Amino acid sequence: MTTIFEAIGILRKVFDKFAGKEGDAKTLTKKELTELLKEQLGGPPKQEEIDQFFKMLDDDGSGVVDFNEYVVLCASLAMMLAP
Ligand SMILES: [Ca+2]
Repeated sequence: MTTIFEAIGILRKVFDKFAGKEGDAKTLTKKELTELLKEQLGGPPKQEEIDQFFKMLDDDGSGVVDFNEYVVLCASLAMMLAP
């Protein structure tokens, strides 16, 4: 498998791990997203930041973050971390 497909597989794995914690296993609740950010970004983000993040990601206003919306988060991180 090429590196980029491997990377996408890993992103999927992280999403599934947290999305499966409560409710629908195909979406992230705010609580699941909070846990994901805490574990993956290191250090607890502020509630304000989480609220902002969640609002920004939940594009269709469904109250949960689906895989497509999560990919937007990963893409934003990639751009933020780009040299
Ligand atoms: Ca869920």
